[in-house]
Amino acid sequence: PTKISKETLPMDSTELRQSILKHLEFSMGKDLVHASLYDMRMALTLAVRDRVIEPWFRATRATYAAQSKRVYYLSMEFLIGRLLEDAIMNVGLTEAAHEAVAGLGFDFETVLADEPDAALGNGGLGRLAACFLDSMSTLGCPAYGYGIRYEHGLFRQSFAQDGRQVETAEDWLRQAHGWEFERPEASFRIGFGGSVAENGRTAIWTPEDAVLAKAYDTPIVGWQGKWANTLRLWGAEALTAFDLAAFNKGDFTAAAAPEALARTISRVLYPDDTTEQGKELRLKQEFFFTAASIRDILRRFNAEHSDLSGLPSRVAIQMNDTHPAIAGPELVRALVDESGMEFDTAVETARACLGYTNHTLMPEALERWPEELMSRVLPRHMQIIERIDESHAKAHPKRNVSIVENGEVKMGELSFIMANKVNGVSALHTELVKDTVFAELNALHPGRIVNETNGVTPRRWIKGANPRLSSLITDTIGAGWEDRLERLVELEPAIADKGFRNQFAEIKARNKRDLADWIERDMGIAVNPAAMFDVQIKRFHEYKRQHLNILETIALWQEIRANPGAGWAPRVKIFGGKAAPGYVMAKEIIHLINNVARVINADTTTRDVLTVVYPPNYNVTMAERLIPASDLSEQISTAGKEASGTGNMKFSLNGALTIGTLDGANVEIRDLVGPENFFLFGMTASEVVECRKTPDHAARAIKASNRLGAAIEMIEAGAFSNGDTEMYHGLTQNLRGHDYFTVCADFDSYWDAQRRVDAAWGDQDNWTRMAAINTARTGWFSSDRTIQGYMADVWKITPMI
Ligand code: 26Y
Repeated sequence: PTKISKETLPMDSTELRQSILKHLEFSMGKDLVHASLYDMRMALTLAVRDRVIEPWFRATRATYAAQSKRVYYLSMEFLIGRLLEDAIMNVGLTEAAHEAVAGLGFDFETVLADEPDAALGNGGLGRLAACFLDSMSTLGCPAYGYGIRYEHGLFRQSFAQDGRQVETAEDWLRQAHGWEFERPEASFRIGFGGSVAENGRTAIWTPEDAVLAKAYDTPIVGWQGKWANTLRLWGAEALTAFDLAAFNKGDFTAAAAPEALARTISRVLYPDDTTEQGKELRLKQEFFFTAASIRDILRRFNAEHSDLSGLPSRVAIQMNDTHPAIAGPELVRALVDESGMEFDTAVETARACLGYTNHTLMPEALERWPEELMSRVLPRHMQIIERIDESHAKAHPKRNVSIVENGEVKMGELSFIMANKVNGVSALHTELVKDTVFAELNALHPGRIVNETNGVTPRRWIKGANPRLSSLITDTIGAGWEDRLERLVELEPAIADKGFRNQFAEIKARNKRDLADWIERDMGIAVNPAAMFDVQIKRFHEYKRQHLNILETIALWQEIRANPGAGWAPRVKIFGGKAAPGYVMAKEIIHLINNVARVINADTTTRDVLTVVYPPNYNVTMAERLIPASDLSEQISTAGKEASGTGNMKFSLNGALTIGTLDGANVEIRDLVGPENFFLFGMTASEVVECRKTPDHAARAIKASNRLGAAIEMIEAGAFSNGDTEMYHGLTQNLRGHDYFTVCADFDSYWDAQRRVDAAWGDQDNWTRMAAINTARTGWFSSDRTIQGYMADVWKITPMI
């Protein structure tokens, strides 16, 4: 029998209480009588952090002792949300912490809610990176997450200006970040600009400017505290913090200038996730964190090994989209210029270390940098990129693609050529990657593209977010499903049992009552908790088609008014999400939704059956509140545009039914739950492509659909803009004209699917049965399964536990 060390025994609440009091006194400098909510939250955080140290050290030592290969997950974004509840849960302290905190006179939930939501990401890509960190630690995969310690995460959203999105700076680091350890010894000088002196085979790059990248480490503990990895975020600082001469002359602004300039690099997360802006600062951010990470990786390797040809057997670097694509050239530069490796060998060595995950096919989101900018900011890297391009051309004389084209550096092509594996994030997306953006490169490098369908961590998204459902699962199939999520299939026999279905329905009902209370408290809107909660939460994009949803809402409202006695299924339409500050059309859609909500919610004749709510500032914490209380999950993107989606998985797992297109991972969700438990509508990806060949496809669809025509006309007549007929001109003209995202062509199909939803809602017990089947059959979407796929197919790493 394995001996359980004292450290891994569950700590009881008395011991935890002692630890909290110790931190209150010695870390916060307070006694209990004077402790604020913040003091208590920090003391609890530090007490829990103490418990993570042992598995963290143990994991580090074990990896070192085994000389194991490590994964380095490079990502511009980590959308973590709150950490405290998750960490408490993972180390098995939930009850003890609850008891200890209550015993000290504080409300546990209030203490947890005091933690700021770390929004170091925009949406899906950043949240995926956070789920991956959890799974890599749960599986005992030795790994580091590398990113940027943004001072300001994603902006805060309000609707202060008559329902228009207003952005304000987010400020999560105003308070001390209780989880992190500052590592001044892990600092690197990162240069920009300057000149290159060729020196035979190698070159000497003399940068013009430089900043210091300083490491900040957060331990990420896995399920049951068996393993912990490190999230290492880089903060930018000036090499010389202060210009004393200027200060002494009384010019305080000039004195602080070097520090201010350097710090801009890690100051703020770019909030644009579709339109590549080509901003110099973003390029500098990308190089800053990538170069610091590569240097850290090489330093760790060199401390253990002497022969760089062995790098690929110890190092797997994953590029989360093209944002860290400079990793390839930077690694080649280090191997050639700093270690004297032969160029082609260096390229081979780097390639054997690198993997690239593609998250989008949308041309406007595929990064391209002007050659001029790249040459100015990273002159040596530009030379290396050109040489990589040349040698690729030489190896494939008949190729038609190149990395540098029309004065631009195409980061997707660079990433593909420098990676040994390229992956898409759902089955459909991977096939489209092969057939469209990378068709040529796929033909030159068959087998390089693989699929790794996304997943989500069940610890945060079921266990933490939906404790009631988690208890029912444990009561039904026994403990241990949290890291064996495929075991959810064991629920299926119980679904035939009426008692189980009643419990399942009761849990959903209670979650909905909690949400209704919150909506009432927070927004002052009373919603009927017995109504269907119909939820669309995600970033605002035309391809995600929130406007399809709101058009259907308008049409439904009209239909209800025309036939008030028709026994409508009562609905609460819930929206959540932010738009990129410069994305005019997305912001117009947000504004329209708020105005439609205002008008519909004021209609006393439809009040009992239709309400629209749009709480501002959607974030990870809000998702944790909304998803367990949802009945219907809106996954209605234009087919071929949503690479995967991950919210869709969270909804299914929590027992919501999906209305959706055949797009991204919806396809795999439908395959798993069965077509009879999924409300499918709309054109397929290839039908969309066909449809666009008819130039007036939108006009035809509007002509064929009275409901759609009437809904658009209502908007145009000013029904939601106090009679202003111009307010939504941009939106309605786009729908009538170009309608690239085929909202009009899919409208009737969507309407019909919604009426099938209504009909299904009429049989509540059968709805519950379908919802429970969704939970039982979607365990495959655990990010543990995804990470096992990466470990086997891409990283070639075996788990340490
Ligand atoms: C370069 C800049 C314009 C940019 C910044 C952020 C481009 C893209 C992004 C973020 C993309 C993103 O979040 N993509 C989403 O990735 C998820 C995880 O794979 C997918 O589920 C989702 O379909 C995809 O839109």
